[in-house]
Amino acid sequence: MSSSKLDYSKDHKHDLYSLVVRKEAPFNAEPKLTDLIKNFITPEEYFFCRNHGPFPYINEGDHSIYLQGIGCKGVMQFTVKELKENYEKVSVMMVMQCAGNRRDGLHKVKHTKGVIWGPGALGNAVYSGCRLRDVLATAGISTKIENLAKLHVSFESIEQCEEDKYYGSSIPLVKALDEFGDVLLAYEMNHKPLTVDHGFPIRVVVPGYIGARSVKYLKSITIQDDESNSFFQRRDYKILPESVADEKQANAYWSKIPSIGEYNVQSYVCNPPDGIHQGSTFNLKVEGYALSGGGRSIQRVDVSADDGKTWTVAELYQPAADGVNNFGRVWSWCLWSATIIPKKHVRIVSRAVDSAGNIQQEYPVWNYRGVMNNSWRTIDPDSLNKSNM
Ligand SMILES: Nc1nc2c(c(=O)[nH]1)N[C@H]1C(S)=C(S)[C@@H](COP(=O)(O)O)O[C@H]1N2
Ligand SMILES: [Mo]
Repeated sequence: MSSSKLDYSKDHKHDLYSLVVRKEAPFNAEPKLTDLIKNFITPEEYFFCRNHGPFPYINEGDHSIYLQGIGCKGVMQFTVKELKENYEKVSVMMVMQCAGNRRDGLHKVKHTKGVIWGPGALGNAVYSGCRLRDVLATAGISTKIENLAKLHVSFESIEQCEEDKYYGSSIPLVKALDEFGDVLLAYEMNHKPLTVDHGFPIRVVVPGYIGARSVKYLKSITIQDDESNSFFQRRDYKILPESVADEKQANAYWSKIPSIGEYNVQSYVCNPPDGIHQGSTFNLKVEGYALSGGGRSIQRVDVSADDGKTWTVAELYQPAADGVNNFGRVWSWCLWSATIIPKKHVRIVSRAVDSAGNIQQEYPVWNYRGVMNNSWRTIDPDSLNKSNM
């Protein structure tokens, strides 16, 4: 039950659903680990869903988006139909990952604020739509704009949220205009029209950035000289210092800390799902996912069954990283596997290294909002004890 004043009674039901619901209202759900890595392209049935307010039910035929702000002559209006018909349709394969993925690992260290996600708040999808930069070009906005590096593109959604009157976020204009940035106004996911869960009829997708920047149910785009004023840009999705442990302390910090753009290097052991070798086989096939932000590919994934004393190099499946032309533009994830011969009843961990040499850390570094947790896999100590019995 939600204590908010927003009305969730019209939210569609998710009864025949493969996902684990983390919160009913607003609706938040993630797949089981074994489902998550079944497919390289995550089908919708196993794709996490993250909402901050009641689902909006938009009639596509009535829906327009607005473009305004610095460099624009007045307010331009585009119907979804116009965006589909007048602009080239392109596709991008990318990971959508919530900055709160694996918050549970930090929450075990100390209380965090947010939906307690496990390690399934991500998925790898093919999004199709028009390029944001093509739409901006219609308004005459190009890299020649004055003060390019200081400008931001702010997005607003249509739905009211718990924390703000709409969902909003922004990205640097440089990212939006980057020929190789691949930011889209998407109307399809995995070659089907977006569903209400994922932003119907139109959403932003920002490859390489945390999911929070990929605004669903898009209503307006504004070019401005500061970040979005939205709660979700200014008072959320920031890595606060470890000393900040409550709302009051956080209030003194929000304006001093930059908002998160690109996510960090990440990997997780998904099979065995509990991260423990229960000892039923001699050879153990370990499987999981790995990814990094900003278009950085995964260079290596190491697997250990002795808390990092020795490591086995995993085999990577990462087709997007094949070929030099994609260097710096690997937006999709990597699935990996390794066969090891561990002792019984031990924890299995992985650590990924990305193309910039970033590597995962052994221990979780706690922060109040529980974002960007990329420690080695932790396990439930009780299940280790149980399995020893
Ligand atoms: N309009 C709107 N857009 C939104 C959100 C939201 O609550 N409302 N959540 C954001 C967050 S925090 C994430 S992680 C992604 C999740 O996208 P998905 O639900 O399609 O997986 O959407 C982003 N865009
Ligand atoms: Mo998120």
